[in-house]
Amino acid sequence: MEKVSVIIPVYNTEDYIKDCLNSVMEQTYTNIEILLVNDNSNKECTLLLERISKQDSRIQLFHFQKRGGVGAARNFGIEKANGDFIYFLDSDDYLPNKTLEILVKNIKNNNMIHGKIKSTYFNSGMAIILEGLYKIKTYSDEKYNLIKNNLVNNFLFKKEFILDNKLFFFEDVEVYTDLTFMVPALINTEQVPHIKEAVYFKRKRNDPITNPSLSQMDEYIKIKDFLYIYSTLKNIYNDELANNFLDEHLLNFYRKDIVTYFKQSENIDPLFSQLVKTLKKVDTKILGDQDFILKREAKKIIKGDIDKYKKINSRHQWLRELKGGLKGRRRFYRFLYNRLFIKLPIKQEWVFFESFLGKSYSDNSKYIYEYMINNNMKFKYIWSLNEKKDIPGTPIQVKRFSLRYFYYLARSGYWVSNSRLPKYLTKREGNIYLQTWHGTPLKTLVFDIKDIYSADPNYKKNFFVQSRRWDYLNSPNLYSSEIFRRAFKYDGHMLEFGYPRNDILYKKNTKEYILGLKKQMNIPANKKVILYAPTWRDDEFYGRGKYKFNLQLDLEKLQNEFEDEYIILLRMHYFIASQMDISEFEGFVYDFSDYDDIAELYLVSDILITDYSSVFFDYANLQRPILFYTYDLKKYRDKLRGFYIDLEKEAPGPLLMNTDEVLDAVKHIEDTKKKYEYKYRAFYERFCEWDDGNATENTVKSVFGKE
Ligand code: C2G
Repeated sequence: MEKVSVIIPVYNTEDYIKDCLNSVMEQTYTNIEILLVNDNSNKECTLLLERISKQDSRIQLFHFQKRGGVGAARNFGIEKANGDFIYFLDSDDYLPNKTLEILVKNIKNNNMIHGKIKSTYFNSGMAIILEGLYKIKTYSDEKYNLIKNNLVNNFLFKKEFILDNKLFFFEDVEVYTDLTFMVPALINTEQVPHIKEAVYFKRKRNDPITNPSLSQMDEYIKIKDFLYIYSTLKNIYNDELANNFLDEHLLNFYRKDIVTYFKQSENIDPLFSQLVKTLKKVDTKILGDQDFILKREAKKIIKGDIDKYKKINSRHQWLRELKGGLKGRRRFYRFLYNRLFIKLPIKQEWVFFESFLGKSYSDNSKYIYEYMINNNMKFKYIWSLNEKKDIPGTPIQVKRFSLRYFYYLARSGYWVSNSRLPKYLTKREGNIYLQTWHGTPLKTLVFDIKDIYSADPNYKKNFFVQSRRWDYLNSPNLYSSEIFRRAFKYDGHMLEFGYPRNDILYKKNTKEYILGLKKQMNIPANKKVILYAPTWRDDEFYGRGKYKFNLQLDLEKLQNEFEDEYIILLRMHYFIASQMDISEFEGFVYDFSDYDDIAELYLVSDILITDYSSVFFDYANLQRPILFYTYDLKKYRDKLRGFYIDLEKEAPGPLLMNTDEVLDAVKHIEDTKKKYEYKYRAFYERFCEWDDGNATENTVKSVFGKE
């Protein structure tokens, strides 16, 4: 049995290295040695490596005293390797257990063999391997397609081949060093078999802001390194396939990365001169085959005329955007927003409101707006709503993502929203953006979240860009202020007055008002009300922004027990797209998922049942009983999100795991209340301290002045 040397460079991947190593130790192909090269990682990671390397005698651990980079670490690994084969694995990636076996079995008399790379966001990747049905595709003329992704990963090499051809990684680049190894490797080999059953899981890292992976490095470094590598590799071998690959690869890189970078960057001069030298090396025939826009730009670059280049590039940019804009209505509006509307004079007296992505007239935005109209402030108001609504003050209503939406957003002097606005809507100078946010966090937020299980993989990156635009942020309590600063990386103005949306819980908590609300809601006034308002689950969705909810409350049981005394209001989170069929519980269960303002539902209810939703922080202002129906607590807390507070210790009510427990807690609600009295008080003091009915007034005065 021949030996495989698995070379793993490690740099600060303490969150992932265990998964990675386990996946190697569990390989069905057992004759392996694992060369762990610690590239001067932090202490935590180094200590972890020392600990786990003792688990298996096949692991050898080496430490660099100075950071050498991934290229240096791999070269070092090759030097130390005793195996017949070499395999490069990155320390945040991992393998299904058969990968090495399949590669070794099928390499035969080839110099190298390649398997499939699959990207995943978290470690639950599964590879389905059908024994004996391997389909091998052999690449010869198209062999460079195998490195279009710039990766050396999931190639198994014969070590002899590496030594004979003196293959090595450049050590003076931070990114794309794989190309410096792979291009000469492919030049020296006729053909490469590819077998898709040999899978390699490449982890897509979700936090490019705090902890970037190599591919998420600063664009400037990426471009600099790419141009350098291209220039060094081009033409040193008289190999047509390799040279063509390098040319095509450079031009694609120009289109994708360089153009975008030049568009955003103030000073392109240092890279431009490097680009001039580089583009001169591109084969004229290949250049001639490119589209008209690229050809014109390349001409100016080759001439070294930076001013002319900038001019035509910005014109082309316009054309590119228009081309994109013609692909659909919304994209055309976006084009108009950025290229036209935003250039019209700003209207300082226009205030643009939105709440929960235009789904409702509610939350902090609603109360801020109503305060402003009730105090006759001299502004013109615009509301973004998906459906036209009958709302006080007759503001201009625009449908979210309609042409008017983009027009009014672009010109408004103020934006008020309780959640994010799309990333592509650049904020103009002079605009003031009040982000009210929408809840005290229980579930960890943005940069405090380790893995992202939700439907939007670019969550953190987008969030960072979007939140840089906030000028003011409402905070409901000191606890939230501290979290928001860290988890949003926010260092702007914090409005620490409590939540505008909770003022109503102090100002309108009267019998008459509640009776009026019940009438208006068309629910019986002679019965007590239980509000069930759960949150959404990150891992249960139909598609982007469309989440599922499986009702786990046995409504029939509750009906049998409580029909005479209570009614139930069901209130799904605004992300939930599932429709509830509650027709058989008519008169007992009411669906209030589409009701605009949950604060009014709080007022009419006698008991709240929730789970991990921030609704309980707000409801606590009423000091009425709260029950937690947390049937999936373990999974939700430990796998999906993680919590900021220990619910089991601090929740102001019992955690219930099935309908019977819920039933029992409601039945003995007075006992439940008594039992939690002390915890409730402590909770109230900590989280409701600032709410006193004046948060809206204080917010408006801080942001819009006194008038
Ligand atoms: N909400 C609602 N109905 C529900 C759940 C929530 O109307 N069934 C509203 C409440 O105003 C709540 C807000 O949406 O405060 C946020 O809901 P969460 O369930 O807490 O979830 P999420 O939208 O993920 O926000 O810092 C807060 C967090 O970001 C949570």
